Amino acid sequence: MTETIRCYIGLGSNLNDPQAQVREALEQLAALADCELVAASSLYRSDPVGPQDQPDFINAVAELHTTLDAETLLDQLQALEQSHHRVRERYWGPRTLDLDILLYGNEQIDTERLCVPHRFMRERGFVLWPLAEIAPELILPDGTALSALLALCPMGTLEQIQL
Ligand code: A4P
Ligand code: MG
Repeated sequence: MTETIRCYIGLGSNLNDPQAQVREALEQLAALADCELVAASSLYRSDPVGPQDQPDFINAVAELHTTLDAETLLDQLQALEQSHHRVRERYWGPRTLDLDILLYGNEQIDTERLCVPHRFMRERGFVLWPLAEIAPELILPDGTALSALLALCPMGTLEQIQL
């Protein structure tokens, strides 16, 4: 029997109605074959990390249970990004939809295509705070508690969007 893996996916957008982009992406994640959307955080707004001459971001984190291997999951996420007409213009630049695999079970992956846990997740408030909303007790594959990372990561400009 194929093993089901608990994954966390980071969603981000800062172009073309970012809230709608993220909400639609959550619905599309829920509809992916061999995946079950188990939880989704609220949406959060924050100033851009990196280049400042771009709009605010909307971010969220989703918990997905899947039988797909990590590379196939990445293929599916990249196809979703493409369906949102994502054009890669510059590193850390504006985007209609960015989908990152934050965690894939307890695995540590370092290949040409994939670095998991995501290489910047430990220091990014727009990842850690939404993640804590749906997985407050989470422990990273190297044994670090999410709560320990949060203690070092002020919310800054991050604000939860109230519905
Ligand atoms: N890749 C490697 N590991 C992964 C992974 N764990 N998940 C590779 C997904 N992809 C992974 O990705 C480039 C390549 O990374 C992919 O082809 C894949 O093989 P990309 O999405 O085209 O590049 P990117 O998004 O420009 O780079 P990156 O490093 O993903 O950027 P980030 O880290 O997503 O940063 N500020 C706020 N407030 N909120 C944001 O969401 N996002 C960014 C982009 C900058 N500032 C931001 C935000
Ligand atoms: Mg990305």
